[in-house]
Formats: sequence, C-alpha cells, structure tokens
Amino acid sequence: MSKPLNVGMIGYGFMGRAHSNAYRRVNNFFDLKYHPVLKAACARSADQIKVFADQWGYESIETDWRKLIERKDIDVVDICVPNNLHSEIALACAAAGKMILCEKPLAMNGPEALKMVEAVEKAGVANMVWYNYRRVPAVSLAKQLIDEGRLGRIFHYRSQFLQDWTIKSDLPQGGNGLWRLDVEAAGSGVSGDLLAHCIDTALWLNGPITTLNAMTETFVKERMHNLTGKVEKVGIDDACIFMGRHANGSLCVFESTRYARGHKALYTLEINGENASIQWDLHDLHRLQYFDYRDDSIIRGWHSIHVSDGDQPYMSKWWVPGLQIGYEHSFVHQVADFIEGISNGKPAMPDFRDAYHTQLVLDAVLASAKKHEWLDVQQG
Ligand code: SOE
Repeated sequence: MSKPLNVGMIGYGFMGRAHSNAYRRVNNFFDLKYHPVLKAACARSADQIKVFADQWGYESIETDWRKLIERKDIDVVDICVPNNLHSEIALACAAAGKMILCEKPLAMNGPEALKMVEAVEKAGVANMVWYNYRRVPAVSLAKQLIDEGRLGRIFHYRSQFLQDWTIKSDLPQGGNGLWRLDVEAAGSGVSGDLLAHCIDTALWLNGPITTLNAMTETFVKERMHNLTGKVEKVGIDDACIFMGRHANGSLCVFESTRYARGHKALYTLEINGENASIQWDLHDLHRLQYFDYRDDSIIRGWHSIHVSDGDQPYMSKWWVPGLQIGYEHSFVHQVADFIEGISNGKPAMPDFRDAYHTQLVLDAVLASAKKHEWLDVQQG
C-alpha cells in the first residue's frame, strides 16, 4: 500500500493544470511508495481557485499562500505562480519543512536562486524544478545514448525554442495570462521562459557551459499594461541568441524567440559527435533522429527512432510498442521520479542546485547582451 503525499498547489494557470494532471495520473501507471493527494489549491481569487479546485479534485482551497504553508496536512508545495513570487514562497516553505516542486525558471536571477538553494539544503527538504522536457522519453533516450558514449567526442550542441504568440503589438503586458511579458513579474522574457529549457537540457546532456556571447532584442518597445491601464515600456527580451563553449570543448549555439511566425512551440536540439549525431524536436516529440557513421555504408543515414518500445525510457509504463505518448506525460514522469527519489533517498534532478546552474547561464546571457561582450559563466 502506498502512503499519501499531500500536495498544496499555489497557482492555477496552464502549468497548474499540467502538474495537477500528473499528480492524478501517476499512480495509475507507476508503482510507487507514495500517492499524491490533492489537498489544497491556493490563489488570491476565491472564485477562480474554487473553479480550478473543483475541476481537478482538490479537497480544499486557500486564498493566502502563507496559510497553505502553515497547514500541517500539506507535505509538498507546488509553486506555480509568476517568477517574482517563487523565492519568497520557497523560502517560507523551506522554513516550514515542506518539500517543494517549483515551476521554472527557479528564480529571477542567480543570487536569488542561490538563497533558495541554501534554504532548502539547510532545511533538508526535498526539492525539484519543473524542467519537464528532460523526461520526454526521446530526450531521455538521447541522454542514454550520450552516456553510453555512442556519439564519441562532442563537437556541437545547437538548440532553439521558437514561438510566435507575442508578435501583435496591441497585445497588452501584465496580469493573468500575460505576466510573462511584464519584466517585474517574469524577470526576463524569452531567455527565462524558453531559453531556460534549452539550457537545462544542454547542461544535462552536454555538461557545463563555460563562456558565451549573447544578443537580445525587444521588437515591441511599449505595450499597454493590464495592471496600470497605461502604455508602458516593455522590459523583457523578445528574442535572445547566444553562442558559447561547453567545458568538454564543444561549441554551442542557442536561439529563443516569440517572433518566429508559424512556430508555436518548436523546441529543437541537435548534437554532433565524432561517431554519431542526434536530433530532436518538440513538434514530433516521440521521435529521436539518430545518425551513426559506423553503420555499414550501404544503410548509413538518419534513423528516425519511434520511441515507444518498452526498452526505451519510461515506455514500459505505458501502452504497447508503437503507441506513443505526449507532452503531458513528461510531467507524469517528473512526479514519478520525484516520488522515487524521496522513497529511495536519491533525489531526482533537476533540484534547486541544478536549476541554479541554469540561472547562472541566464545571468551571463543577459549580462553579455547588455555589455556586448564575451563573458565567462559563473560555475556556482
Ligand atoms: C510559454 O508559452 C510556455 O508555456 C513556457 O512558459 C513553457 O515553459 C514552455 O514549455 C512552453 O511555452
């Protein structure tokens, strides 16, 4: 019999739904020592959080996150609110001895993230950050192939995250749904929102990034602010590009934008090694493209691996070979690994410290873009 793990969810947006779905489904597919219980959902608006709580099956609601954290019947707090609120809530959770699952990016910047790392490590509470794409089975398979040494020496890492939803210049900034455009709430634009995913996966697959040179652009300079009703300066980056070097000597190129007309959420990555290369993209997320130079010349070429076999990461838990899974399953896998980690004492990654490294790369990206200079990345 598994034991209950009482979840308190703070926030109710798109990510609140993705995480709630994962808590509800995980024990149907994974054999775990704990089962999440949706104890309470919290947001300032009682009406809105009640609708969310009813829809997802939360037992109760709170309208003050401090009250949620004080509750004895909450084991783990899921922080699913705008980035500028992560730190204060996480510090309070750590002080109250609660486990924390925090939405990405962990913090507004490296120094803030470090305080959060120190707090959870001092308190000894389990912690994790929702960089979910590591747990798309095709991406996990890429990690396996790299760790097995199949690619050989790595020469190149390149990655993009392309969207197009902010091109309209009359789209306002700020408030529910549009806080990602408001620098006060988000800290940064596409760098923290999209590039952060690319960096997390890159550090995981290819190790630390040591030095970089970045540029950013804000294409729409002013937008009406939903909270003030006034036209205000836009403080976020709309697009961000950087090149750099990994500690293993490979070169990397990254691009993230919300101005790539026609692309909704095209996250891609490619790694070129001495023997083999891999490619993956989120629009075809169940496939991993693999080229191995050592194949017989008459059949040498790109293999399109349909990642649905029970021997491939996570897939034995789902259907039968040939039947694929989707985006929401990456969150289910993350909850399963988190629970596995607290059960066997081997914490699942990325924890706060791991996510702090991503934050340090982001800090270097924004500083480099501002100074127009190559910068070394602080390694933390
Ligand atoms: C932004 O549109 C967004 O929802 C990000 O916030 C997510 O992290 C990303 O996975 C998809 O795009």
